Amino acid sequence: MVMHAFPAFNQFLSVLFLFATLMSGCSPGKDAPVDGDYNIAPLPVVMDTIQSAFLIDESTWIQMDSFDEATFDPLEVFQDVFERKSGYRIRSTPDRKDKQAKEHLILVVRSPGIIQPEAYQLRVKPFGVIISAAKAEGVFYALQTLRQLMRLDVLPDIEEGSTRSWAVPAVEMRDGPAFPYRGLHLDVSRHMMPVEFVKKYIDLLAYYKFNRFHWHLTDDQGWRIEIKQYPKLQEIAAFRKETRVGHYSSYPEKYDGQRYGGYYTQQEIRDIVAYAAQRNVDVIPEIEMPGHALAALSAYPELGCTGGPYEAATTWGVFEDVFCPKETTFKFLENVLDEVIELFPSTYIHIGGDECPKTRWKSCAHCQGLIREKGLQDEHGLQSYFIQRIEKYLNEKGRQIIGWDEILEGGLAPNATVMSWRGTQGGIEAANAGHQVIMTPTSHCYLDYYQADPSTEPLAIGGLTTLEKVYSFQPIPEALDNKASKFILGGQGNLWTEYIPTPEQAEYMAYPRAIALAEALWTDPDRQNWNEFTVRLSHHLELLDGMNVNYSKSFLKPTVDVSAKSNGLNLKFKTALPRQTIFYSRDTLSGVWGNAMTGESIPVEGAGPVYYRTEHSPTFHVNYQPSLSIGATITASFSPSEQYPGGDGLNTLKDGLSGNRYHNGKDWCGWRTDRFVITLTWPEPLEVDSILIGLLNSPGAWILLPEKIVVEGSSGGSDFTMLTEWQHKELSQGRQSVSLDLADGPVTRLRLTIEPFKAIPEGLPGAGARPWTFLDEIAILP
Ligand code: TNX
Repeated sequence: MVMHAFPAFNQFLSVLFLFATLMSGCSPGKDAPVDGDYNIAPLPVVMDTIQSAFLIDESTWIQMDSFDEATFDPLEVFQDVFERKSGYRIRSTPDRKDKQAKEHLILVVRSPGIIQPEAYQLRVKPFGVIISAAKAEGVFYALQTLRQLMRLDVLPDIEEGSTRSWAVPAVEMRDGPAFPYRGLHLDVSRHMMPVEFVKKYIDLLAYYKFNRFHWHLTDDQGWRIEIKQYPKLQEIAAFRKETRVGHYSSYPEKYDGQRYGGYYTQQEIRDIVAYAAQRNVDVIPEIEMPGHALAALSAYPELGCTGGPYEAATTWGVFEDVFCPKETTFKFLENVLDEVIELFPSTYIHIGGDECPKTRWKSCAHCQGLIREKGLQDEHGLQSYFIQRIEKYLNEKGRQIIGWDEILEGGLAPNATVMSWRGTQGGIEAANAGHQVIMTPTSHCYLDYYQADPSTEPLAIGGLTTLEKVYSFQPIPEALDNKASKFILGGQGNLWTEYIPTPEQAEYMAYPRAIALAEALWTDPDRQNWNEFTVRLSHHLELLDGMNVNYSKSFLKPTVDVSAKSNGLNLKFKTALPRQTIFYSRDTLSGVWGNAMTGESIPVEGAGPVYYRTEHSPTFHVNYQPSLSIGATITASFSPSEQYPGGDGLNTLKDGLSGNRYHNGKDWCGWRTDRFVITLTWPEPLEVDSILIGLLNSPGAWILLPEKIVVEGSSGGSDFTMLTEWQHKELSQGRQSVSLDLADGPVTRLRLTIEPFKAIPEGLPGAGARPWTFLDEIAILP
């Protein structure tokens, strides 16, 4: 598989583990050990380590008080894993007076004094283990912590006939979550995941103390939940004709020609929900409405505004055909939800609500009539009416809705919980209005985004959400006062699967970022510490290996911050782990490499690439093209768009650095305007020989090369003379460098007039719309 493309990393990891083990407290020494030494993630609230250990072997008993109202047995998961790893099951008794259980005891005490239901105390002493909690949930988490403390999962399952005993390091801790809602999401519409994988996903989630599994079951590309009253959802909506190959902005579009699909039977769903419940995980189903409904419409075209025919989507994005707010549609959705409620005991039902284009509703007589009849403002009002009607239906059945932040448009349903994904603004607005909020901003919580430099990673949707970025996630935005903050229930990581076709790839994208998120949601912000986390993390990678998780090692790739000077570059290398040396070189053939430490400022002079790597990482490079532009000031008749402003505004165009293929990278500036003019001005007149203009050609993303570029020069005053001109021609896709000769002669100013096409030509994606123009560099050569 592509995911483990760097075998040297494995070697590196073993070195790392050795290092981390030596550094930390498997056997705490005289120096006061720090909390991190016990490598628990998420980090517990209070932890005191003691130098001794408790032995768990075949003579060990568990005595657990009864937790009467408990909906699950908190021992079971621990017992099962323990048995697989040890070759025997720990005996248990509810009876405090049980004679056999006197020695060698794991005591589970019911302590109503512990306020939070998920909180616990865990004490490991030489003579036994004492767990105290008010609820079964707390006991469950104490046992997950114990499991990590024992490093139960590092070793493979035991062979038949043998047994293992375990030395558990002594410790005293008090622990409980910072937020009550700690979620992970999985999209199974774009790519369906096997039941066994869904269970493994839930296993890991619970291991890291997440308590919500948001299951995205329906979308344009496939309906994945069996609904008995609507058999065509299984026969038709669960399948798509074929699937887009490559990135959806690539052009021309390619498809694999293979029918794809499937669904979970109600039996499988019940099984998964019960499996999750054993792990204190609530499964929240999502049934998307009114948008992202194309698969459902393909089976029941009468639920759309135009009547169809429709087909489940074969590519990604947002589609105009959505549920039409007719009585038949509401009846359909209510019937569907009736079955959903039967399957999922969760109080919350997610009804989607995101990305619903209003195109069809605008030209639909029924919709327009309904807007008038109900006295609604517009189509946003109609969306709000839609959601409120569904909310009322579900509230009457004792359930609460969650919707993506678009449900704010046109007015929020009275009891809705908002899931804020387009940044935190929607969440802030909802919290201020007294609604509950779950924070899941793309910036920190989108696990489908790249986790390292895209040119070194398997294909993903875009963006960049590094492990460190995820770790820095704070669900409560600063903009909220204390009162409004109370409405933030917590946060969630989202795993959309457009570019995640397999369980292996899902694990690669989710881990280890999910561990960072777990800590952001569980551990008090005062105790979060990135450097210390990375040391603990190295132990968790071992645990993940033991659990056969195909996690990513991308966070170990070194990164570099570059700033350009007139004669070269200033580089600052960075590694995720502290105290790692970075090697850099101008010429790898020469074998000469310099050393640098994280954060050290390294000047390099002259043109050409700079290569860099750590001891066991692959080699990366930055490319530098020094030019006269660096000494110029730059202005433009229109600023680049807010969406694509460049890492350093217009200066991005004269920093000597070119962008890679991803237009949302910081090396690109993007415009979506009519003709615009860029002017470079120097303090002194200078001789110019040629100009190199870096442009992006990506028709699939509506980014075209301009129709015309005119370059003019001035040697002072306001007069410009024409120097050269470039006319549009067909070039291949990706970054293109246009090189033009400039007539010699000193100039103090150069002016580029860039003329984009007024509209995207017929035959290209987005035909008729205004195209984008992307520039990454304007290099003037002497
Ligand atoms: C936006 S997040 C979507 C999903 C996509 C995702 C890709 C949200 C509510 N809608 O339909 O899969 O972006 O990152």
